[in-house]
Amino acid sequence: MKKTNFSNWFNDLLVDAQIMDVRYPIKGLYVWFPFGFKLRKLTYDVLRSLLDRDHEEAYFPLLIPENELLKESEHIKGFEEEVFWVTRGGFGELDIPLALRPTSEAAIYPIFSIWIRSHADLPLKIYQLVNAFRYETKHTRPLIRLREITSFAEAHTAHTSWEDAELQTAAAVELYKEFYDRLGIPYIVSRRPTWDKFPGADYTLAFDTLMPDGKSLQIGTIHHLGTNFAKTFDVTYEDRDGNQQFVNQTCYGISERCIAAVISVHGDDKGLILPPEISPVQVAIVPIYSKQADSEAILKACSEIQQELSHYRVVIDTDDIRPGAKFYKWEKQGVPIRLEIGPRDLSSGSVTLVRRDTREKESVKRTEMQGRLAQAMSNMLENIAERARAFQVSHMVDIEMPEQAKGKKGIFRISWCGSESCGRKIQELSDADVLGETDPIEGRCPVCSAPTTIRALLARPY
Ligand code: A5A
Ligand code: ZN
Repeated sequence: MKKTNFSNWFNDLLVDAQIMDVRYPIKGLYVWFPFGFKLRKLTYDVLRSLLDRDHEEAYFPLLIPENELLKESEHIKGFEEEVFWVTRGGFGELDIPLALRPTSEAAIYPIFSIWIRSHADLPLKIYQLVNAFRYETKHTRPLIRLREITSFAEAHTAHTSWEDAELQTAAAVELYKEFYDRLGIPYIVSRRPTWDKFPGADYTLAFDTLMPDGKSLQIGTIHHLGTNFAKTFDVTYEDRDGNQQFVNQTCYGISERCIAAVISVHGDDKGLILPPEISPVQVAIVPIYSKQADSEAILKACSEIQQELSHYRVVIDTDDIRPGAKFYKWEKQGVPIRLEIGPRDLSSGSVTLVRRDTREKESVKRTEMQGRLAQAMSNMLENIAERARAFQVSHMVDIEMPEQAKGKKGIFRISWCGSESCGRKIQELSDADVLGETDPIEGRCPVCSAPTTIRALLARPY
């Protein structure tokens, strides 16, 4: 059950709902089932459409030469333990070892250095949707902690000034908010503590969501890179006065953790509950007949309804199994609306409409079906988003002493002077991590008693 054993619930559901096959023989690598892959496509279509407003999609190679990856010293210090290396081609050793991208700064910025000549080339905003490899040593989990991240949407931007790059990080926050709002996933945005920012960044902003077991999941990050990478990779432009200047950069990324969040946050003990926009099947029509004599008329009605609903993704389930088994299957896969049509529905000119989120069942006249269905669809996202938000809010607790978070589930807010030593002490006493700085408030640091307006967000992250 989701409440009592979230981890088992999640693993079972991935297989039962045909999202991921976990039997691939390499640790941290998994297979997308066709159904899961459709869900992935529809989810990333949303993200793509948001990015496409003012970014251009590009593609950079998977392999990064060792000398490029090692150039940015902080960056490589942060990643070196996580890099997979290709060292051989056929029978021969390669002259230069090649890294599988753990992220693509070192692949992209040497080319930015060629592309960017003058201020007229800026801002430059690109993204790519690719796989990335990280030799994770923490416990790997499908969709959550992967060694092959299959769905890494990474954006990289370059600007004339630090302030413009800062504005871009704010724009990226808005973009990610819009994305997660469309999925009905609640989030908290915070500024990562200095000891936990992206290696090589000036600062990192992160989106976290609360998982059903009370742990937090980081579902997106936005980094202000300042001129750190520009200096390393010599990314310069000629300003209006003819002087060479370093660009200021940002990058931000989301992985298939967004899908882990949708599954975990919305799902229940019956299975997935999917926002209609990203559900591979939006309406499942189930014909119900016991006598063969009824079947022809009922199947005909099903086809007519499918025609009427052709602007949705509709299937008619004509498999030769009991209706109960069909209901079970479509509930498992989170299909927003089920329409049942039996002899009684047929003779009264109606259908039985069942909503996945509320599991409410109602008889609807065929003439009113379009309207009722559209209404249910549009209400569903709001309903599951609100439910998720209420759960998160009910697990957000303001505390004064770090010990109050110990052994408790949820996300905590606590005043903090902002220093690394007090931050680490708070982590130790609460047995939780400082996710970042959240909305300011007047208070005192529980460790050093200094007055402060800074507040830390504490949780146990995945
Ligand atoms: N170049 C920047 C965008 C970058 O790589 N940032 S990041 O390291 O923070 O990764 C971006 C997002 O990918 C993270 O916020 C997290 O949601 C996700 N992510 C990171 N490592 C992951 C892993 N091993 N498996 C799944 N998702 C991961
Ligand atoms: Zn302090």
